[in-house]
Amino acid sequence: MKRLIPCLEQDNVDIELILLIKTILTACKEISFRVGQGALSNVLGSTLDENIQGETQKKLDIISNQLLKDMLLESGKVRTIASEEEDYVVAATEGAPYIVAFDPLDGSSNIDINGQIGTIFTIYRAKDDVSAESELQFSQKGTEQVCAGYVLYGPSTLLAMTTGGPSRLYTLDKTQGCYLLTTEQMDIPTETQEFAVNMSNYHQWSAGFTHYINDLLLGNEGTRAKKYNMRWNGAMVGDVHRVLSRGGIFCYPNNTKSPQQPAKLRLLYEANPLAMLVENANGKASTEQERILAIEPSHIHQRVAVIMGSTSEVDECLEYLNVK
Ligand code: P6P
Repeated sequence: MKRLIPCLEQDNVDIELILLIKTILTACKEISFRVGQGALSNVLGSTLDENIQGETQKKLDIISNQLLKDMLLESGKVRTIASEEEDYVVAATEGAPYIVAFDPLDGSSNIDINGQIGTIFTIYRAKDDVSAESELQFSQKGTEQVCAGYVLYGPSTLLAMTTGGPSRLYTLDKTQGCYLLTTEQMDIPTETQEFAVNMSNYHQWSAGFTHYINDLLLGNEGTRAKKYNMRWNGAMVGDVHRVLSRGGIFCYPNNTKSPQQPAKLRLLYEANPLAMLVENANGKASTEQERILAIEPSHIHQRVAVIMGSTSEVDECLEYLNVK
């Protein structure tokens, strides 16, 4: 099986970017080990702190965030860092070529129940017209990402990543400590019979989205041609990995009863990187209004509605929301 670096060289990825990707994946190998240790190394449970999102921080959130931050600061390849666990951007190396944003441990509520969790990361070219301390380094559309990926800590530790070409899947060989190519090109089936949504939010959705879900629940007893099944992982990285692996649609629509903050998922380090992976696997990724990757960001912790997965199913959903 092919190792990661030759794949990146074959894709003509710049050597500086290859070295940065290696840094991120080295940190993820350590995170994979810590996650695997679980209770054996006293890393489960919560801290007494909350992050800027108002979420209780798990011990492993802090450990993973610090690991990634330390290694990126040391790499010399990163000008500015953004993290779900950091209120503000962190200036790293002045004049360095890249900026990195990450969710160090997406789905961390799954940690204590041994559920799927993962690290989501995204890389952009640094901007020379703003300082390394400025959040404006990340005022770049998702289409500007030079690399997007996640490392999923499950029965296997898997890396899904794209550098602009196909979304490829690698498996961490824990005996050799290297990522081996296991899927040359991820390809999301156009059609699906599987949807992912948190049904407990049913009474918070728009009329259009509620109508869409009602028709999925009726399946071929209603207007749809087939019966649908439902999955909800509680970790976007796990749900989107299932969609990338066998098709499906993942939805986190707006909460109409929370006009101040209708969306939950974060654009910079959740929606954008996963949207790039989905699109480069022939899928589609939208909010309730527009293509996710085309959004002009306003701030680093900005939230957006997310509808992504099998192209035909996403189009069907957007019809119900009257979005062409
Ligand atoms: P809920 C995890 O906290 C997360 O940000 C995503 O990974 C996940 O899809 C979503 O929130 C789960 O949200 O409302 O089902 O707990």
